[in-house]
Amino acid sequence: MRRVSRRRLLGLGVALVGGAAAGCGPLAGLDRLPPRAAPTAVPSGTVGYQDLVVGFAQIGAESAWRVANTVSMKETADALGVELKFADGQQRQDNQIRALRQFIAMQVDVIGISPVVESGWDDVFREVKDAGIPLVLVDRRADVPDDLYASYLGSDFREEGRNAARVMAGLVHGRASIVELVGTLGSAPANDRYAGFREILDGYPDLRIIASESGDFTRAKGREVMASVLRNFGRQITALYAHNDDMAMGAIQAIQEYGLRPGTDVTIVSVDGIHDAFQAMVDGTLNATVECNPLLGPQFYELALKVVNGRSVPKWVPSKESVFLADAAQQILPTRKY
Ligand code: GYE
Repeated sequence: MRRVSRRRLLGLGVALVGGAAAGCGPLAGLDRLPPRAAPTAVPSGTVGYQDLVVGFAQIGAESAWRVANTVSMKETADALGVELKFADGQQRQDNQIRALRQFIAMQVDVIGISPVVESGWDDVFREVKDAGIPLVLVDRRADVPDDLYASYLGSDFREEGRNAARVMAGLVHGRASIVELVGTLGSAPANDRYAGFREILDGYPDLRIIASESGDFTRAKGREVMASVLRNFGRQITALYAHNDDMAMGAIQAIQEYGLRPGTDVTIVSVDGIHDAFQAMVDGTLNATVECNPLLGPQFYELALKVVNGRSVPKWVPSKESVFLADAAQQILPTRKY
């Protein structure tokens, strides 16, 4: 049953092509996290963190959430002594597919991937499986048969959408004309935050979505799309639901430029819980953020090690999350890690 690490097979220190080594320099403005994780005791005869070679196909750097996620993955690898091959997909599925094929060629022990969109993964995931490499989905799910991945580590995006609607309903007392800024089209969080929000809205006849458009999870697109929606609907708009904080930050600027007061004339709820969102709540321009935790490094490597050692793991490992309202923002801001 024992599976020997590929790094051991290849001999330690063997040069595996490409891929940045773990632990790129600190990124300005982000609290350093996670703390040095103590390597868990490894029973003899099994693979330990120091033996593990991991390929991680990241989406890109589209948001503060993503940047914090990358830092967590790299710093945790460093702390544990895991050898990380990191690939930045620059938000493109074809880049991520290419990265997976490179990881197969490198014979890594385990692959992690955050799939930019849900569909179109069957073929390459099957190649990974045929190569005998276990695959863990990190942050985003893919729409593939269960046998093509070992586990999914990430959030309940549908529940985040429901929570956003619940908090919105309370803030606007059940009546609003809402603009929705959707995330990357076809991505798991955009699909689920869209659906979850509507589930709750069904119970509120006076909460109406008057416009729904993608801002691709970026600040620049959030601003651009909000400006164009404002040109069409102007003061009719009384609320904004953004699938992430970065788009909300961009939209806040567009609302101010239009001459309305974000947080007052337009009630705003978004998702992630980034530092800037807490600052915006302190400033009164954002009303609530639904937390989505990007600090997945420690849980990921723990899962990866178990999988490589042939131990059973749950098909879904959910991350813990809350909802934050503006009145608590001042107190909570200093404790935020991303
Ligand atoms: O909400 C957004 C990022 O997949 C949960 O991706 C993640 C989302 C996050 O770009 O900010």
